[in-house]
Amino acid sequence: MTARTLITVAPTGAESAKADVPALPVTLAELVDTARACATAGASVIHVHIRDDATQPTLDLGRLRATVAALRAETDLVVQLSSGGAVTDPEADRLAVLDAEPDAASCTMGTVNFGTDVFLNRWDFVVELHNRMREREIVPEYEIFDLGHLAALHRLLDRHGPPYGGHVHCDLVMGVPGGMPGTVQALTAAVQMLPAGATFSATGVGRATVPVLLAALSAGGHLRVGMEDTLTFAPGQPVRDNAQLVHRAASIAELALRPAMPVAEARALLGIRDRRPAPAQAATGA
Ligand code: KMH
Ligand code: ZN
Repeated sequence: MTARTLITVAPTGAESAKADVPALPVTLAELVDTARACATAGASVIHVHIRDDATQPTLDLGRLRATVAALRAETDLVVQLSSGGAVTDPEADRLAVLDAEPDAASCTMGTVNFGTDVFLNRWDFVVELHNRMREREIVPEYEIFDLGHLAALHRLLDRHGPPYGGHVHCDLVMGVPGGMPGTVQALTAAVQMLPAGATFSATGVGRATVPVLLAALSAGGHLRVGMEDTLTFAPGQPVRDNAQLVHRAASIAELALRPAMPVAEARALLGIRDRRPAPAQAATGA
């Protein structure tokens, strides 16, 4: 068990509408402000989905590049782009996300029902994503929505080798309607199936947020929180902003005697290649 807790913030996602959730960061300026506040609150990784001028989800490469550059210039956070996008995004666009040269990217390990939609992740697509990330020295976070996705991860690593950086890090996404539930039992089963030496974070969608957070900490795991997954802070109380969720996660991690992990330690744990401009590297002694 690591002594500290890596906290990832997933501030936006592709599913909620700005009109319904005014606090959702959808412009680059809102995203950068959010990233700064979440870094101060204890996050070390940001999982990024972006929106277009009409606040709709987009995988536009120019915008992705500008987003990576801005987050790198304004924060120290590990910049992890979503390769999952929205359920409607074509595979070619999802692969092209890597052209924006993020530090890390998500890599979902199989298909899952996603409410009334289907989040499609064909085996050949997953292999292509994994291999391209390795070639480009981008660290994957393997997104696990169901136990079968862990069986697929074992197969992927056996057949195609370890990811760039050599360390396997998974994110258990729990409580999606169609995926594994956000329960202690499901989390325990998933943890038992992790590849040897792998680390994990967990995120519980909606009502599963706090139970999954507590279970993950107890099981020695790390945390992902944010408005991609959680819009209600407590019954009847909408989330104020992403930093509120990060602050709660960091406070509970502190109570559990596994305080939030500094960014430099998260970079080392995940095996991130440092793409920050030289002054930023010097400032953190990297
Ligand atoms: N928006 C979901 C369809 C990821 O970012 O890689 C996929 C998702 C997973 O959020
Ligand atoms: Zn996502």
